[in-house]
Amino acid sequence: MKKIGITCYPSVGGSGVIATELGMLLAEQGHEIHFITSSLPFRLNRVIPNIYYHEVEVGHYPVFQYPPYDLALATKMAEVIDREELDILHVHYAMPHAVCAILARDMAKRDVKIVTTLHGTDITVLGIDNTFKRMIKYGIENSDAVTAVSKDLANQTKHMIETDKEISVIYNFVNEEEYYKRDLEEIKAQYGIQEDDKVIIHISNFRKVKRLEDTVNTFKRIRDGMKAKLLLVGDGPEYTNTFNLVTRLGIQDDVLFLGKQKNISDLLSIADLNLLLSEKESFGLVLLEAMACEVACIGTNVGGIPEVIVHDETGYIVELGDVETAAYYAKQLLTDESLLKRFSETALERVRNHFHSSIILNQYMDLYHKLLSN
Ligand code: GMT
Repeated sequence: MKKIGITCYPSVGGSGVIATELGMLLAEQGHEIHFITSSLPFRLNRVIPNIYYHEVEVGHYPVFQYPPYDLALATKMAEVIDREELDILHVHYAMPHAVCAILARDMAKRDVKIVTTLHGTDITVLGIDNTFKRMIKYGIENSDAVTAVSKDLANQTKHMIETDKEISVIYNFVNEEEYYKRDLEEIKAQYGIQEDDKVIIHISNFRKVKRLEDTVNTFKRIRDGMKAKLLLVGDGPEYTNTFNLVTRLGIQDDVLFLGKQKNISDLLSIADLNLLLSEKESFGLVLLEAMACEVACIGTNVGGIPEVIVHDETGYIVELGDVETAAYYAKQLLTDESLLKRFSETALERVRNHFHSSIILNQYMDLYHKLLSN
């Protein structure tokens, strides 16, 4: 049994999901898990006896212009490392978590091993602003082990921060007990979707990088040739622009804005096709969630997306911004039932063979084991 600390952004987002699900899987294997986060991770929704949660609290003193969250986190990490006798501290994101972990290791009395998993935003930030380059490089190079969620992210990181540090690729996974296709035709009726409507879905945090406009423009072209509905799930900065575009195109009767939703697998169960046409995406966890629910996907030739979707087998890859080709492939799939069935079956098979939680869990456990036996 090992004692493992985990730090992530606990709010909704793929990295928080992966960190929490990994913690729960490790706990099921008998390890003791200590989440050190600013709030309870949202997926930590049941009581598991060997999982503990340590909240990082930041006092608001008038002398600080900005509340020193990162320092409070490092202090809490050091406290937990010593008191709970952690063997591993696994942090998600170099900025600021790896840097806080390094500071905590320096403050603590124990020789804890730091594992940093990169999810992409560190590198997105660097692409926009170089201010943090040295800090991200420092966080990565001083971790005992670094993993990235796709080959593309590992290569990009090495290139952008100019480091020879070994970065192992450990892909993301889904909780198979939650993500599977259910027979939920009645939900369609509740949303006013008719039996012969094709259902296209997009799920994201509506950030600019998700290119909602490309999803809407692709849908417009699909819908011009068949009866179809677009489910837009999520909320974020691009919500209003997307809403306005849908109205301008006159397709508001066929686009359902569902906002943030909890039961994503229920919605995926009524979908025929998932669109993720992002301009940046280190992995695209939502693709795996869709594929686990037997939904074929169309994604852009960006970041880790082509490592998840196999072009012409589990979905299609299109160039960024090429809504014509995306619509062409979508129509090809949605008008050929046997092709759609084959794609959805192959998608599920791919999740099981390459991204199964047991495979990924073993890769993380091997990494921990290697570190601790050095
Ligand atoms: O995509 C986001 O805006 C959220 C972000 C996160 O922190 O969860 O997602 C990143 O990590 C996910 C889990 O590894 C990946 O599936 C997403 O592709 C990645 N997002 C980007 O690279 C933009």
